Amino acid sequence: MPDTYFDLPPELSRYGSARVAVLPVPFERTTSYVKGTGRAPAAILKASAQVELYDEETGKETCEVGIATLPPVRLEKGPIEKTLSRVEDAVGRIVSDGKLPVMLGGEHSITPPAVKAVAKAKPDLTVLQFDAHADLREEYDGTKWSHACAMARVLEICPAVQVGIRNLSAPEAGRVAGEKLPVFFAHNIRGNDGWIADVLASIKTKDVYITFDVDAFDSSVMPDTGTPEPGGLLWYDVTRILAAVAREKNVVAMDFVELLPQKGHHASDFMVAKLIYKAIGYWAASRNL
Ligand SMILES: [Mn+2]
Repeated sequence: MPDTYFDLPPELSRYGSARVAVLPVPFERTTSYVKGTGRAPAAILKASAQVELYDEETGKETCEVGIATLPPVRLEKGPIEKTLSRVEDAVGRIVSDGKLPVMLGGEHSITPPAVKAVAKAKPDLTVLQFDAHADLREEYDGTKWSHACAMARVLEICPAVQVGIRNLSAPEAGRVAGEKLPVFFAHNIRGNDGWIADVLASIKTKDVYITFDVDAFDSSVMPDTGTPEPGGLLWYDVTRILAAVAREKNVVAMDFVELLPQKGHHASDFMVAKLIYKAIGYWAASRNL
């Protein structure tokens, strides 16, 4: 197992000089279907050692910006809020150190505290969510901190734009319609050449927090997630929009959640590791780093 994400040498992974800090959060508490996403940060770490450091799109070795690997957030027993406040503290520290936080879940419930920490420093913020699920339930399985409520909690902090959605309940759909929430359903993306421009136009702030639930991907290319859904995004849909957002907006934080590593399915672990490296590469290129 490598010591650092992307198996970087000390000079490229030292926290002090790194522009990017990867924060593993192996948290899993409210998973509703198949469990195992708590193993994702370690699986991504292992797979990340196989990611080529040169990016043929940006023409650079992305790792030159410095990518530090932080120790995993300590998970607390007892009320879920205790762990979530640790997430908030850890992300807040990265932001106040002037680095790009890249948080790796774990389940989606870790996003609201991270958004809260980022919004304290960057109050004019929009969350851009990639997901099969709207995650707009007020409460699920008796807790408002469930992964299924993540975006309901985010909307208490700042606006959000939701992309790739194809699974939501009637009350969630009612909220989307009633509040005219900017939701880009997957069935309206396929075959619509202008969808990336439409998403960008719906983001009304300069600063953007990207939360990427890997079930945004079609279940044929990403079967290894707790609640997979057919009809989702493909690799180049995702890389193109991530590149466009990095170019047009100010990406201030990212998270990648809900990978469910499965023995023998290393392609999915590698796909997420590469996606993270790509996203950091677009961010770095937009800043001429
Ligand atoms: Mn989801």
